[in-house]
Amino acid sequence: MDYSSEPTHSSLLDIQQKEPFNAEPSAADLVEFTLTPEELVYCRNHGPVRQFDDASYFITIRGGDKGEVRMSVSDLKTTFPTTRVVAALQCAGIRRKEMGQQKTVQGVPWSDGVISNCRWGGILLSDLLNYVGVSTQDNTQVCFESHATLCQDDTYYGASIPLAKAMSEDTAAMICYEMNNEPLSADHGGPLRIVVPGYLGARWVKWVDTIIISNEESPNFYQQRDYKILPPNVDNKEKAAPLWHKYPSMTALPLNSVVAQASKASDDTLFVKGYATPGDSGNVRSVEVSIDAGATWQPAKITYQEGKWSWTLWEAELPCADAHGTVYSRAVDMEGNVQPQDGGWNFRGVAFNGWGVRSW
Ligand SMILES: Nc1nc2c(c(=O)[nH]1)N[C@H]1C(S)=C(S)[C@@H](COP(=O)(O)O)O[C@H]1N2
Ligand SMILES: [Mo]
Repeated sequence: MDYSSEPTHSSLLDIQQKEPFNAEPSAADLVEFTLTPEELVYCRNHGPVRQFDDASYFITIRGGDKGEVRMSVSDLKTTFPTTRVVAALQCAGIRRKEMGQQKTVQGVPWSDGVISNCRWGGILLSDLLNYVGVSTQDNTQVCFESHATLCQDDTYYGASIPLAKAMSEDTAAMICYEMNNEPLSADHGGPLRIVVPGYLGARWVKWVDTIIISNEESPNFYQQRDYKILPPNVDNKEKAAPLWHKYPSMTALPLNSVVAQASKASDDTLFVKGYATPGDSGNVRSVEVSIDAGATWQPAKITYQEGKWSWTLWEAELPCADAHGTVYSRAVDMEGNVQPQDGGWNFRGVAFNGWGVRSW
């Protein structure tokens, strides 16, 4: 694959892999901002990053009542209103490194920085789908494809989401061209990327150029043979191969929290700060921290949450005389679900959500 025309990537990220470019910031840096500045937004690529000119970029929509529809970026902007939504984007491999400490997992050993909380701007998928004519049916899927760039495991990058999720007013899934009120950069999928608040990053197809309304999920590798939680007895590629099709594609990531900073504020107080993210049953209601390995928990103060799809920032000051120790966090959602102590294990190292943990 050709990596000779990569744009200049942010220098504030820890590089996991140069080609393709995979890099993340530290969680400690991330939680200093409610909205993640572009320089701190992680980069997750399965192939080269390409830069395209808005003027010669088109998207084709197939499978609607109108037949094939082809629109330029400016057609999209002039035909439909711009919508903006704050939503957390996170990779399913978040905290894979921690899961890998139990037993080897396959994939980039991500820490807890593959998350960002941005204001995304673009047109609603529901506006576009109504325009090309689709009626909601139970099994209908909306497939997104990027043929514009190459990737490692298939001839194009693809993903799909149920039509109901694409049409949901609540979700505000969109074709995005703005990040934090600036034009969407090449690194994050500009001119056009898909944004699906509440779903894992793998469905947020960058450099999207084709949308297909279908009776089936996307046949793409990244929808069918990756981003699935296989049972724990599957611990190598050979065992995984015949099983991929039996397990559902991931949608929402689980309830999670991470301790991003822990330091002594004075001899007898400990300051901790972190983020939390919801699962698929309502936003984070509270976050608790423990300095006695979970024997007792104290509430943290929630300092930021915006709408339904943002991350939650929290902090706490705890009475603590110890010079060193370990602090844990756990999130609780609106339904009272509690983040588990043990995040489990699966071959691809996805969806790890054991208690947050940091030593000081
Ligand atoms: N075309 C394309 N889209 C893609 C990917 C990719 O490799 N190619 N990676 C996906 C994954 S796994 C994630 S987590 C997010 C990362 O988006 P970011 O690089 O803007 O953080 O993009 C998704 N969209
Ligand atoms: Mo990802």
